[in-house]
Amino acid sequence: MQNKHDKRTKKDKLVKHKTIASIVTPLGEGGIGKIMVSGPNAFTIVNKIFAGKGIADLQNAVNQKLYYGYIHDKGQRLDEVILHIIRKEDSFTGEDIVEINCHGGIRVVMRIYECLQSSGAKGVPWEALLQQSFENNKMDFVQKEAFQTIVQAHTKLGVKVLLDQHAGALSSALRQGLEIIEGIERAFHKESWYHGAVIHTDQHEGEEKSLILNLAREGREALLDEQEILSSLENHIRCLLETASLGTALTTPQVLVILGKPNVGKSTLINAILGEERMLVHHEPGTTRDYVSELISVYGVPFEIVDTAGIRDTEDTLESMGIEMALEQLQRADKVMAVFDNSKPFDQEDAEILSALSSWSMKKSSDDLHQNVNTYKIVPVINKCDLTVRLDRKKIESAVTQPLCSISARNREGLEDVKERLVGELGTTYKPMRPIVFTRRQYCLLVKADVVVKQVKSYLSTGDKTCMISGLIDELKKIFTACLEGHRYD
Ligand SMILES: Nc1nc2c(ncn2[C@@H]2O[C@H](COP(=O)(O)OP(=O)(O)OP(=O)(O)O)[C@@H](O)[C@H]2O)c(=O)[nH]1
Ligand SMILES: [Mg+2]
Repeated sequence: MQNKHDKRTKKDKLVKHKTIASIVTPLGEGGIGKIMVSGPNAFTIVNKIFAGKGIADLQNAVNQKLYYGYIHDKGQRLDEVILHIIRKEDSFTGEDIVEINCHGGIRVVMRIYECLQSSGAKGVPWEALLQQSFENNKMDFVQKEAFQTIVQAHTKLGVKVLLDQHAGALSSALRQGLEIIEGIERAFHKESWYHGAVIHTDQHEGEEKSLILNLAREGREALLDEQEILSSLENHIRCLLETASLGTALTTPQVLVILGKPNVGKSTLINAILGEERMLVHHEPGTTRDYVSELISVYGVPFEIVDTAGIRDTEDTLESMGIEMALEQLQRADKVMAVFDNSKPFDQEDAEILSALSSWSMKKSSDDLHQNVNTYKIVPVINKCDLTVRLDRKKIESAVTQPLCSISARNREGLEDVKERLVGELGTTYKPMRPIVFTRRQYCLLVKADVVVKQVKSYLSTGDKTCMISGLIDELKKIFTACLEGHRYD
């Protein structure tokens, strides 16, 4: 958990912390419950309520050792516990820690937690431990964000990627960015200085003049350096931005809505993807009456997959309510699988699906692109390809931009292609310790940095507004530091 990263950007001031107590296991029935006490008075506070076997005073406890005993309140035993002592030099918060492992369940844990508070600890949510760690320079803001997000990870890939970011993969890439910016700054100052010298060339004669000409040449080299370093920064930012669609897809499941007229095999397709017969499938059209949603993992990327009622004109009140709900679900979709039946001719109902999709994509594309890390997408699926073709595919092909996927949901054929289409562009083959942008905050800051770099590049190449460059380089530094340290940047 510990990380001895470069603390250059962090203030050196020592934060005097309160001693805090936090329940770090979920409150509910379970084998054990754990409360962490962290801060300068952790040992003194726990001493007041702990009667240990073979230890009278926790101040004398050995670092990284376990101690058995009882927690008591006003002479009454509350629970049998095992304490884990971690002294501040080894703890992830940078403070002395006592971990109290007690019996699980809400009552026991809450009683001990209350006791700790009456003995002087401040009761806090578990995230406050991370804040303490951050303030004590044990992790930077990005590492803290990674830690906070791991608990919400839905897939193994998500955990793997976030653990690497917690270990500092993205932080090192951001620090590398800062180093490049410092290089640009040095090159820029060198160039301005030479440029200043060149201006006075006419006032010099003989040797002095040749010295100045040399300086002028070096000045031009510095300018070339600058352009080169700027391009490498631009490239560095672009590579990081490209990882954001995978990073954010791993931390926030995208909504995948399955749309199609009744009986095309939507529920069968979802069951095939889920790999189990969970949803109701029937040969009569109109089986799915409202919508059903499930969390699925497609090659390690989580999706909330939503099965909807088939869309058609109907007199049935219940069914038309379901159709209304399907269209409502479409509004919150990030991705849509539009399903068509290979064994039936293209009809009015299919045309209505295409028209609903066209309004949906129009609305999606008008959303600010920078606001959406992951772009919307329609995957057109032709199901029941095991049956004789009666569908006019051209009608669908002309209305959608993506190529059609041919499948047989019943026979589980063609599913790999469908899944590949959903995550293909994310690049799910992950190399260990690869820096991945995984929050919108990081993404938006890097988008801003990209805009500033492009501005500097254009001012440099046109020789326009060069007086602004130094200020813009400062902006770049601020953006990267804000990303690493969590400062506000507007
Ligand atoms: N031959 C064949 N039949 C399929 C295939 N996929 C689904 N079916 C059949 O088509 C019928 C309808 O399937 P569902 O999955 O309930 O269709 P749906 O689109 O969810 O229907 P609604 O919920 O009524 O809108 C069932 O009898 C399925 O067994 C396929 O790939 N090939
Ligand atoms: Mg259905």
